[in-house]
Amino acid sequence: MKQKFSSKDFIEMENNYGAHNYHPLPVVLSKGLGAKVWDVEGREYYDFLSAYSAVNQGHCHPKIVQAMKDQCETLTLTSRAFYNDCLGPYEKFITDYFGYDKVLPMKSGAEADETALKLARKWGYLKKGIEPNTAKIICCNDNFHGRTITIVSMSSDPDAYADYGPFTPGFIKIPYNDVEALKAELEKDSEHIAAFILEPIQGEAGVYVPDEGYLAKTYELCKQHNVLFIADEVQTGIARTGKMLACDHENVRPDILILGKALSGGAMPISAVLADDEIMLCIKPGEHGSTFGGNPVAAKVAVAALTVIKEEKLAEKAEYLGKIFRDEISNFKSDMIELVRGKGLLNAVIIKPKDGKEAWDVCLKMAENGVLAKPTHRHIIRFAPPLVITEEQLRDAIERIKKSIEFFD
Ligand code: IF1
Repeated sequence: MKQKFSSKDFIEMENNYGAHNYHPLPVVLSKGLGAKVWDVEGREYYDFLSAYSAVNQGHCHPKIVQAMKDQCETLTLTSRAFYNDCLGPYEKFITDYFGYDKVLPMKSGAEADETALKLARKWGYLKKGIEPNTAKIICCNDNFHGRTITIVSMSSDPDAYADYGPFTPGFIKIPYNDVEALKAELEKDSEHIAAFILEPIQGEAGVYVPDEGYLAKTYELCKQHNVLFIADEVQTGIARTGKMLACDHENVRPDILILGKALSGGAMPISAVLADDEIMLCIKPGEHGSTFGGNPVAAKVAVAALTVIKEEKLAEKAEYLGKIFRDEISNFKSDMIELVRGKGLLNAVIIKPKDGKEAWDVCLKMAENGVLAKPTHRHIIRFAPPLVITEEQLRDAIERIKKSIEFFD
């Protein structure tokens, strides 16, 4: 008889044998389908984190799973030492889908961000004529672009960079959502600046939505100064904010587009960097790569994942359901709710601590009431369900969220 472990047993095992680089909510999941997940004891939850917007298409989407199964039984990995019959069709599909000349396939979001930074520097030297090894890249305070040492060299969050020095040089930090700050840096020394990298909405910072026009104005400034505009849409992209890309809300076409997470619908790590030839062809054979980048399974899974987004009109759904979420929560009177903000189904609620209770306690109560979400930066709860959630499910989850917050009122 197969021994049945309890949630407690699994938590203990992770604690005893796993690195302590996370502090998860005490919930042990064992099944997921659509907008729902189930724990080891069979309790059902609405997933309002979606693995940080990787599961936009819903857990275990049948079309994505089938694509993965079929390719896994055929050819999983060739490396890029040889061609294969999946990568070219995927590259054509995704470049048509987003309207770029070329794609460079990687695996994690951080890898794609690193690739974008390398591309920008290459372009800076080979095309802009920046003096060798002097290229600068402007980034934003409170950013999150991944966890490599070069990426945390851009971070303003001690939790992300403390004791990981020495850091990669060549980054200029400016305040987010501050057009004048970018203008000042560009006017100071644009000849050494290769690019400006930003999240169209800052996810980890707590779903910080910039002012209307911020993307368009900063893009325009970059154009004026021959500086590349790099959009990290790892979290905001692929329908999450109610448009295919968050940049689409302002009709901005990034020079370098970074995608990840929902590019696979949560089935496996898939990321991508898209750009036109003038930029992408700065990297020559042998100058960048990765063993699993663009592997046959990833190629098939990404085509399925992107197809589902359009077939099920998930961007339109996110737009419509997101409005319901923000209206319902902002009209709900509670001492603990400071504000709700977001776009599409990427939203966050700022929690005012009350009688020693804060966002973490609200999340524990929500878990008891069948909704999973997790705080970021202590007082902010991000709410990002799979985009396949139905209106009925969303309204049911909203009632459970209200009930959980009312418990503390
Ligand atoms: C963690 C949150 C953090 C990202 C953006 C690149 C990456 C991410 C805009 C890197 C990854 C994940 C990482 C995960 C928690 C989550 C996250 F913002 F989504 F909440 F950390 F800030 N660009 N975000 O959001 O992609 O290498 O992870 O595939 O590291 O704790 P990755």
